[in-house]
Amino acid sequence: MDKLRSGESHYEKKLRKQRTIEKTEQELFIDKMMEDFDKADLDGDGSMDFSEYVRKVWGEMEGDGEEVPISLRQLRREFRKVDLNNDGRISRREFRHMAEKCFLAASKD
Ligand SMILES: [Ca+2]
Ligand SMILES: [Ca+2]
Repeated sequence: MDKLRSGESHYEKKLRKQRTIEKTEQELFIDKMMEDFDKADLDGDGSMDFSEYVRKVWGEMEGDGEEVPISLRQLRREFRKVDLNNDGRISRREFRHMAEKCFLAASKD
């Protein structure tokens, strides 16, 4: 009996997994953003501090090194916008929230 039940739940789990493979565009976008977040979280503490944020944004821009495309001051402003609780670091939840907003803004037109 127990075996059967666990077999069933296993099957259900499999079904659920299959269902999550078909993700919406928004989910895919956010997954991608969260991957970027994890890459940017260099010390792996689950949040992005300002120096990690700067490295991420500058790394994405890949300037030729002669001019920095965004000033530190601008970055600080952007960082504060994402850091909703103002603790000086961007948590996964804050980042996700920003990613959702980004997606909605981009898909408006
Ligand atoms: Ca970190
Ligand atoms: Ca925060």
